[in-house]
Amino acid sequence: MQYHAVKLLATAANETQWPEHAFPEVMFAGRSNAGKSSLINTLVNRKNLAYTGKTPGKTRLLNFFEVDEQLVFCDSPGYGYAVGGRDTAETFSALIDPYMRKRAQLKGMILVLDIRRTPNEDDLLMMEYARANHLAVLPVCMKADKLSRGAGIQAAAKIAKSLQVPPSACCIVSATAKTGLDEVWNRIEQIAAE
Ligand SMILES: Nc1nc2c(ncn2[C@@H]2O[C@H](COP(=O)(O)OP(=O)(O)O)[C@@H](O)[C@H]2O)c(=O)[nH]1
Ligand SMILES: [Mg+2]
Repeated sequence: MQYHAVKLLATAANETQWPEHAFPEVMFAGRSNAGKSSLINTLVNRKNLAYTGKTPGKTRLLNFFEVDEQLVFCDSPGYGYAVGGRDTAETFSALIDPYMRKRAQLKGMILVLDIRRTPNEDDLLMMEYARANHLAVLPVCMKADKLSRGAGIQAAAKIAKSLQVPPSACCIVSATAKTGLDEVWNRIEQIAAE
């Protein structure tokens, strides 16, 4: 596993707190508990950089991490957390929507999904919204270690179908087993270079 230099650039509750920098940015979005923070931590080989929540849906902030002095990851709050329906909608309109519409250096969205779950309406809306804002989308199916290899490939193909992308568009990842990460890095580098 390669070493990555990472630092927390900013934690933003609103637009005025977005950090200034000259790097391409990639955001991580997904339902609460899908594995966003775990994916970020695993990609940069850190245990607790991005907060893996015991209280999903509690962090209503954007967290910006500078990686290897060449790109920035933005961890966004999970959406669609059952008890927080209204809260989720407010977070979207106050925090995520302006960020996706206005952030000039934002190149793409990593859509983080639990490989065992069919994408829901919120996932499909995020996908559409990213496309509407001209962002590249990389679906990443997390928790692949919970399924056999064959079942994982099948589950990812079903997810791809529901997202209306070819099966090859989806990455299959386990943060626990640290598998699938090289492919995610390759795609992130492509997105950042676009
Ligand atoms: N087995 C397994 N568990 C995972 C994986 N990724 C995340 N998790 C677990 O799923 C839960 C939610 O992960 P987290 O990264 O906090 O999700 P977030 O809410 O999307 O940021 C945590 O208990 C993680 O340890 C994975 O690839 N495999
Ligand atoms: Mg998280």
